[in-house]
Amino acid sequence: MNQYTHLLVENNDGIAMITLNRPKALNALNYDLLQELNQLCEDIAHDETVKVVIITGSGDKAFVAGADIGEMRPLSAMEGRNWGRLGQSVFSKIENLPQPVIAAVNGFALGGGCELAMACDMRIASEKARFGQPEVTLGILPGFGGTQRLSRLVGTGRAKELIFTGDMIDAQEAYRIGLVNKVITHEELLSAAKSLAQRIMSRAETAVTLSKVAVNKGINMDLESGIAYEAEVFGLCFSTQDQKEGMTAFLEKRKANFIGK
Ligand code: DAK
Repeated sequence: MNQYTHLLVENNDGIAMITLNRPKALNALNYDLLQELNQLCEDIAHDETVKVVIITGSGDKAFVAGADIGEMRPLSAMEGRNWGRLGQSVFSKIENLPQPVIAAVNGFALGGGCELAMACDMRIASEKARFGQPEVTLGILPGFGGTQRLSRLVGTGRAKELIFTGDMIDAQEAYRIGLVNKVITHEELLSAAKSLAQRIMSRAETAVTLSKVAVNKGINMDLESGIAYEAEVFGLCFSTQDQKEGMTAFLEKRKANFIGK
């Protein structure tokens, strides 16, 4: 897992910690970093030793300050399209990883950085974090799913205000509008993310994985279709040993001993 130039990757006891590592450019997303992230997502998707993924940024200042503006500026239309397609493919791979993904937002999460955080399943923010979609200040609009995921998370009114103004908001405001799940002191951010990961890992693995699929698929369906889909994946849980163990443990008034099968 350590063949990367712009990523630091560790797998400790089932938690894959991915640190985007271009601190001098505030971890801005360049083509090489996106390609590495693309490859890493493919590896993680097939790695059964990884149970939860945490994504954070290196240094004290930024999660990701957006796509790399210096690299983007001279692109031709076709190059821009390919560049954007790579980014969109990476973000969709993150969103659809079988494992839950937590963004530990340790500073600026702007443009593509905010969009990356939104492609994760949950967002925990340091009190120093700042969020925004400043693309309109550069003559573009959010292109890594921001116009879609932000409005789904916080509603169209708030999403439009953030996107039309390009203004930044602090972590507390991001929490207030539902963009982040919780705000933690800067020092405790990673331990809080790990502790959330461990709580998830203590649950029945297939049930967690299928829950993610049901939420992700359902958000793009009408309610009736989503509920019908839920019934299908709900039924699948009954093919697992963990379902029998979870219910037996409840009836025997003991803690369940899940095996992930
Ligand atoms: N790209 C490249 N370098 C960046 C950068 C970025 N996004 N953000 C910061 N840096 C670099 C700075 O240039 C500076 O480099 P040096 O001058 O030291 O060499 C270094 O990081 C430190 O930044 P500052 O000196 O500016 O630090 P400050 O504390 O003063 O300010 C800041 C921090 C985050 C407020 C500021 O750096 C800033 O405003 N950064 C830009 C934020 C931004 O506009 N981000 C959005 C980028 S647009 C697409 C899909 C998606 C996208 C594009 C296309 N397609 C489908 C085609 C995505 C677009 C975006 O994300």
